[in-house]
Amino acid sequence: MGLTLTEKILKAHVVDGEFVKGSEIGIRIDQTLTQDATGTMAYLEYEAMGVPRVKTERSVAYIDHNTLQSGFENADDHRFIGSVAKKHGIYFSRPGNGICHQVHLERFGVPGKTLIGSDSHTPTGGGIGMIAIGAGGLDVAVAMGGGAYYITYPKIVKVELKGKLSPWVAAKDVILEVLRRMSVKGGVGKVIEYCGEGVKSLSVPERATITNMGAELGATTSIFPSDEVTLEFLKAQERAEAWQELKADEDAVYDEELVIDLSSLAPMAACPHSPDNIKSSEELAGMKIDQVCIGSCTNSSLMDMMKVAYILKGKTVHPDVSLSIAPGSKQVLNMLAKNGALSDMIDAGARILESACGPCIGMGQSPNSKGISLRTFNRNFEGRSGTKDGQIYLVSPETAAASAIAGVFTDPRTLGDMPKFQLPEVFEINDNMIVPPASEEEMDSVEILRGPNIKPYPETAPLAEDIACKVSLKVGDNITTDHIMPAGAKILPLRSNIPAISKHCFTVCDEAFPERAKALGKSIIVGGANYGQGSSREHAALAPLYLGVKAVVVKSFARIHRANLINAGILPLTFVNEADYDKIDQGDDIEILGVRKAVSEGTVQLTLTDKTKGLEIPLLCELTGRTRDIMLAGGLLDYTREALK
Ligand code: MIC
Ligand code: SF4
Repeated sequence: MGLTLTEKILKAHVVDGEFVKGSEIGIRIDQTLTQDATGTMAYLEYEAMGVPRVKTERSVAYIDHNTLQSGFENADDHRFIGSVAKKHGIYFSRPGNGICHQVHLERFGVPGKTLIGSDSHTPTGGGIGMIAIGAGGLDVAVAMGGGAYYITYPKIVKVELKGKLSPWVAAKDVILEVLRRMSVKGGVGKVIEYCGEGVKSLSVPERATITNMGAELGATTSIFPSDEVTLEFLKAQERAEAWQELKADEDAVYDEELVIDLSSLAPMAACPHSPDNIKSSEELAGMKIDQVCIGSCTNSSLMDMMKVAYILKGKTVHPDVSLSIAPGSKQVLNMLAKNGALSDMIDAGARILESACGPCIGMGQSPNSKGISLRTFNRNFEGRSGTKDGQIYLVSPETAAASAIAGVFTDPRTLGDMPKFQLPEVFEINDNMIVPPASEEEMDSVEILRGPNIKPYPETAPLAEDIACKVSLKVGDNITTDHIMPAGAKILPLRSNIPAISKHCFTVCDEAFPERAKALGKSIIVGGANYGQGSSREHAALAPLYLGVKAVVVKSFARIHRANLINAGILPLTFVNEADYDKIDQGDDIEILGVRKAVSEGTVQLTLTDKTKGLEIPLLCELTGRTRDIMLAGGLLDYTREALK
């Protein structure tokens, strides 16, 4: 029986576990990446493990999220990460060099390698044929130390692409179509593998747009084959030696199949407040807009920017619209500057931002009250833009630029003929903003620079015998990590200070939660389906840990967040009967007896006694051998420390 591309790469990297569907496997990690908002914590954890030099082939620390430095905190964190990188064998991409995923694709991605990153959009690397997975910072720290990364052997979905995109229809519309069909829960436990003749018509950056936003499906990752198009891209980045051909076997067997005829697609948008809330451009055409933001790791490649510049050339941004553009990397920005496209954007009235995440993570450019904002980004969760009632629509750069001129939602196909946009034969190569680590001889003398905002990892304790406490919070379905641990310009600077950041935990849902949880000392949270979707930020587990949350009981979990809870020593439990969710309320007194015994013996079923209601509710505690040990130890840090002893 033939193998899928995913299986081929996983098989070449598996170091632990049985290579059978549904079981947990440990894979060797070739490359890691971190960004600054998750990086400080990841490096504090790495330091706590005591491994002098990273054991990966390539580890890179990027600064791209917290670049709005309105106090000392962010700049201190940047210095800290820079110094840790230098000391421990990690490349350091300085602020201004670009968004981690865009730069990694350009300068470091290698077909057939494994990459984990402390950012949920790490699957961008799937565009170049990598198995690239988003993970919690602690998992990345362990991988840097040479440890395996554990995933459930995924289901593999074949997405066969047929035909070719029509003019002005974009890669963004392809992934929006996949989201329309599969929903934000549809990818959980799955890898999305693209194939078919339509693949050839998509450049590497276009493929990366699709794999990037595959994160919004909840998928483990997404991947494209490595072919001639991949080789052309790598040649243009002067990295042809990194190329190898990679594709699935003809007779590979998939768990699910989807066929998309690229030529039948039309521009569309994800409407507020979910990336799978898709409407066609026909339904939205003519809607008045207030803001357009172009950029983010989904759509900030040179080609995206060239199309935008072409649409803007000789025009003026509509008087009622604010247009901001953040090219994805220094390479992109510099090439736009040299070929004149930047001038076309500036002439049209675009507000040019630095090459960073910027508005995508609420770092500035929040829309006006109730403002309608078209963005080329990947997430439109409520409040993420920084304006609680902001209405965010996710669209392609083509749709964004055409709408910015018209002042209303505009189908870019109304622009007439589309010229042929082609990737350059050679990109502008200048890695002077990527600082290599100190040599083995010099590393010991590198001093770590720690600012006062950097506080240690919260205290953990081995898993208790019983859990007896109150329900401190009850929330509904599709709770995102932006609800649990909001980001934005005010809160992000606190990413290396758990006591301070936990004051904002869940405040989007309930202002009083942090105080209440702290006062209770110990509590559990109850939630609905797909709990913890979105970002990989482990702060969404570390803040609850600090606030005394012992277990989270939900209908179902999103993958990375569930792993982060386990890593933090918080027990992830699910209802046996989803209807029981309705029976338990915030404030109820509960008891789950024999938790430690059950976890150590591998008992799957536990009983929650709701003492307030006089009810018994059956729960599932589905942990594998390794995750059971992690839970018993009080989290991955304690477990790893033990293992290294
Ligand atoms: C995001 O897009 O939500 C982020 C900010 O990049 C996060 C990481 C973070 O919260 O720091 C992610 O996607 O993992
Ligand atoms: Fe940055 Fe936004 Fe991409 Fe997250 S999704 S890495 S915040 S650009």
